[in-house]
Amino acid sequence: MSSQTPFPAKLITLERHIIEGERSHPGATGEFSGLLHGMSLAAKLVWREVTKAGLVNILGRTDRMNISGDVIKKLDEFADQTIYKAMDHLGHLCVMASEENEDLLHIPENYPNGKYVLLYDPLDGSGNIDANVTIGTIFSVYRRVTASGPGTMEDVLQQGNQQVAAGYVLFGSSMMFVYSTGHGVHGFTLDPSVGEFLLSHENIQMPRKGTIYSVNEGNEGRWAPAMQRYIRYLKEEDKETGRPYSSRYVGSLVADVHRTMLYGGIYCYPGDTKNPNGKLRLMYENNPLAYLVEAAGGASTNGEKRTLDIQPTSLHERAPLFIGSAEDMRIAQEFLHGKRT
Ligand code: AHM
Ligand code: MG
Repeated sequence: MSSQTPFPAKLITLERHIIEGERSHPGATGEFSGLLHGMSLAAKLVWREVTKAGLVNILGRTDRMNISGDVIKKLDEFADQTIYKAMDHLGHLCVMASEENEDLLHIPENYPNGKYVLLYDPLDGSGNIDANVTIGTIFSVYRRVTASGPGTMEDVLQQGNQQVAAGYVLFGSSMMFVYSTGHGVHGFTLDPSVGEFLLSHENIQMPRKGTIYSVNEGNEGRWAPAMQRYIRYLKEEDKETGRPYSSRYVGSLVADVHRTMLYGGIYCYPGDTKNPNGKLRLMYENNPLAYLVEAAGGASTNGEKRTLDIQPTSLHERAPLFIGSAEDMRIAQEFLHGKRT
């Protein structure tokens, strides 16, 4: 018999990767497999709708109703509810919270409460949908801190360093699922012909330093002088340090951070005179991305302290975000702390 396996050596599905990851941890209960599988199913359902986004009018739908009389949901509402419904009955979660909902999302009474907490941004960058620009879903998993029953605010308001898994899904020219359970960051690309995510980016390691910066420079006039000086520094000519850096800004955080992970460099959403804490949400955006970037060898702060060490005090609080390659983050901190001018 041939020693060849029926599959190409590289064909590793997301499911297989998760199961093998769990097997390497004695005592694992398989709950993570269920949880991440639920997220990947939700992602595929959202992708199906995202790919139809431009066809809404052609298919005879109006703004409010589809042809069967159902109210058409905005894509971000659809994504929000699809993720909730894909996860509410699995028995792994005790509570969820999403960027789209003011309050906690409780598990329906007829389903069991589990030991994990799920936080998510259902459709990050949704302002980009109509221009066919990459958008995505970001998620974050914590272990509950209360003993049993329905999850509470205490279970949700944990520091990012307590995350046990995080990930994002990119709806771009292809669809990707990127996740970490603390042991490396792994990326999977959907093969639409079989409907499976296949391992395409194993153990992503960020370059120690890049030559790209990513920031909404339209806000420059509102930044603190230290922030203005840092960006000016990146634009100065200096061959040795690879300056001037290139500027890239998609305006979908998930896409900007994904590029930063692969190519290196820095992404900033600082506070400014109008929005002292910037725009991004600590629990749904900054923390999961900081967890992933750190697992890939990068770093993240709010300008003062490590993102993952910020104690959240409310569900939707915002925090400035600086995230990227270790060396770029070191230099940014020097400017922000006034050690360089
Ligand atoms: P959202 O689309 O989930 O509300 O997230 C906010 C988005 C981020 O994806 C993106 O990085 C940022 O807003 C862009 O903001 P701005 O237009 O101020 O640059
Ligand atoms: Mg967002």
